[in-house]
Amino acid sequence: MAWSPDKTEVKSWNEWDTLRHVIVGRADDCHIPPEEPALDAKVPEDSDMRGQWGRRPQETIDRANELLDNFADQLRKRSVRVDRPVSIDHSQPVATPDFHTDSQFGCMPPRDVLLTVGHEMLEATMSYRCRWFEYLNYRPLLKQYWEEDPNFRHEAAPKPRLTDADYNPDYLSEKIGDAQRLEWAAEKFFVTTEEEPLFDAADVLRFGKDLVVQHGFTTNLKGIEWLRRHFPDHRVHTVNFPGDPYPIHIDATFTPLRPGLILNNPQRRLPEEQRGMFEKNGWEIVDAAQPAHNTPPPLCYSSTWLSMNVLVLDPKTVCVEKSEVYQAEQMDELGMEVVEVELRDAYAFGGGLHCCTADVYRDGDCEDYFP
Ligand code: ABU
Repeated sequence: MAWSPDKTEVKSWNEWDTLRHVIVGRADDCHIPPEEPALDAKVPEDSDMRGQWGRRPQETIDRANELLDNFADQLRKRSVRVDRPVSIDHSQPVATPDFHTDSQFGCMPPRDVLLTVGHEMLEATMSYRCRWFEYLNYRPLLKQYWEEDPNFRHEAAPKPRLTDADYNPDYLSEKIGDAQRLEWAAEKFFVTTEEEPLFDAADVLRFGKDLVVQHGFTTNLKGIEWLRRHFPDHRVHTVNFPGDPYPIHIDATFTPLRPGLILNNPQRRLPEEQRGMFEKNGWEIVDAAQPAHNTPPPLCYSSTWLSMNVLVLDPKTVCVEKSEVYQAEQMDELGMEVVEVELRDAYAFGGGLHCCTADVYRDGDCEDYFP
């Protein structure tokens, strides 16, 4: 049955079919959280964020919200239904019997927390202590979907304990250096241990029957095994990108645009031995264009490769950040219509156009692209 804006239905099997309904995050009350092991391992060693924490300045929150609101309006004008989270008070500490941290993070990147697979939305375990309760920002929406769509499956992965045993102490040093980090990444030695299953939803890409999951700082092998057991009708593939000294979230590294075509970060190429399923099925993996910026904006966790963190609206149309002119040019050459979206001043709140959204409904069914 065709999608109707008057009826809530959760369904999305991949990253590219026509988008009808989406969640766009908010910058409300976003905090730079205090130091903690997994977060510190991700903050670049030369970053302006090191050593400071607290609520982000109000003028930056207002500016990010202005951009996110505009993005939501742009999507609505293209007939996409847009929902927004309800921010909790992120100044509250997170305390469990196992750990305490003095503040939370925010609700700008729903993609990190919510994984939509078919009729299911799964709350990820998360691996940062400050993000333990982040799912609460989305609970009013998930409650609504559950009440309005009888086929919707609201699932939550087991909450992790996040004791010190979850983190490799070698990563706690202030100065590690990129050479050492790259050596560790090649050995698949990451900040998170195999103490218990951990995953962030943004480490997962959906290709119909196949889920491709990045093993790195925010997702461990037990997390991937948990996903495999949770989705028994899917094939779950583990990938890693040894060129990335700070490997979190796959969506500034490997970006499917449509069946048969994936952009890959040229500094984080998928190793040859992991390309088999794509090559055998005629998929092309092309190097993404260079970012337009040499540095991320102030107080930003992410790399300049948010340039390729795009939101595909349908197999011929893609949202690209307005200042990312090289990425837009490449999309044009690849035959995609580009929708320019201004978002750079919101990057610091947790990412780009893919990060700041979570799918609720895309057309299409669960296809097998890698028979
Ligand atoms: N959340 C995506 C960030 C990835 C990166 O910093 O490149």
